[in-house]
Amino acid sequence: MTTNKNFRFDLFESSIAVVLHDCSYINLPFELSGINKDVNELLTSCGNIFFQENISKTDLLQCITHSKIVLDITWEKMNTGHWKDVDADWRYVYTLASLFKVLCLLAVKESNKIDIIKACDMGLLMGAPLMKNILSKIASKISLMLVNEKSQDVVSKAKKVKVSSVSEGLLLKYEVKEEKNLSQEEFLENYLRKSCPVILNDSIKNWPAFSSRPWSVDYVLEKARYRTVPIEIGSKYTDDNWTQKLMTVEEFVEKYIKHKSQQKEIGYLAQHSLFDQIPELFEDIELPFYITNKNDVDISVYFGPGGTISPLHFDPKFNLLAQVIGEKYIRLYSEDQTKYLYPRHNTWLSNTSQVDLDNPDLDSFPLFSQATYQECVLKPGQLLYIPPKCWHYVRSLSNSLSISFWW
Ligand SMILES: O=C(O)CCC(=O)C(=O)O
Repeated sequence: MTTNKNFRFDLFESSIAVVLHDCSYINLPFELSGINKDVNELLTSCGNIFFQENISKTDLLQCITHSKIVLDITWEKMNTGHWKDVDADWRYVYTLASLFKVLCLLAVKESNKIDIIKACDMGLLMGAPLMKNILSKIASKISLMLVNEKSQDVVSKAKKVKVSSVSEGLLLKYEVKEEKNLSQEEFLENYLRKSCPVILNDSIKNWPAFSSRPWSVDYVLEKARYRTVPIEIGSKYTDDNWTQKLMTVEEFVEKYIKHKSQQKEIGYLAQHSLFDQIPELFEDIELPFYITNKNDVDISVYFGPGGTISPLHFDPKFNLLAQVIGEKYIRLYSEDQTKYLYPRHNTWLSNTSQVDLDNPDLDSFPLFSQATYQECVLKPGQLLYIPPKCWHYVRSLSNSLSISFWW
């Protein structure tokens, strides 16, 4: 049954009501097949609220309570077993319940804006896309309001982060080839088809991120300060004490970039689809022209302090890695060197070498000394082509932000 009543846009501030247009298509009651009756009923009761003639603050608070119950139940479901086995319906439920929580918080005028953004981000990170990415649109809008409210004084007094060139003096033995103004045909012919890595200069320097809106740690902080993101904690993902935490970009930058020396562990925002979560950041970026299938590209962001390490591993797709802020040391071993690189036996990490490049144990991995490699320091404005199955080890030499384009 589709509700024929009108969605109560009047409950919201006008600038927010504009964003909520897609919520008028909520179909009630919910009868999601893989989900218990109780949860369907709770969700339906939350949805009904926004089509009622008279809504009191008590109704809204009750709706927040119901959505929180659904979120708790769903959280349990999603954290039992492996993430990829979680029924897509549960992810959909998580996002819907997040949306109702967000709508109620927006309608209760005195709600804290940071709580609203956090509820949006939890729905975005844990759930499924809904109503043309409505949670992302709400989070962007509220985030912008907050940034505008925050006095310029506070922003300008904050400690600014400088990124200086740190690679001078680093001697590279077997350098990756560099090209300038390479045509797409030359790239395909000489590099992609031959599985040959190459650094492409001058192909992304026209991005707004390098020109009209130059990216820096402070720029990212300013744009995404209140957004919640997943941070990897630990020196590398192969370490036993490695873990992940959700925190705001502000907490991450303050703790793990600006005051990194006070932390025992390194924090890294790694391999995160940040542009799906915060699409407005992508306005400063473009898809590199060398990508051969622009309709199917996975874009991930890597943002962190100097000293982050992605251990030696390979990926199945073509990769263009764009360096936006700071510098990274990268070492590459072609697929034919696999026999010297001791892939892990564990299926989860079978694309990752057992050899620790920072401290290779040649007694346990004697063949490693025979492996040949290429290396480079990737600098802002450079794009590195990494072929599929090409092993790569990446260490940031300074605060750094890179973007990988996989296709
Ligand atoms: O930049 C990094 O730390 C890792 C990048 C990477 O592994 C990739 O682009 O596939």
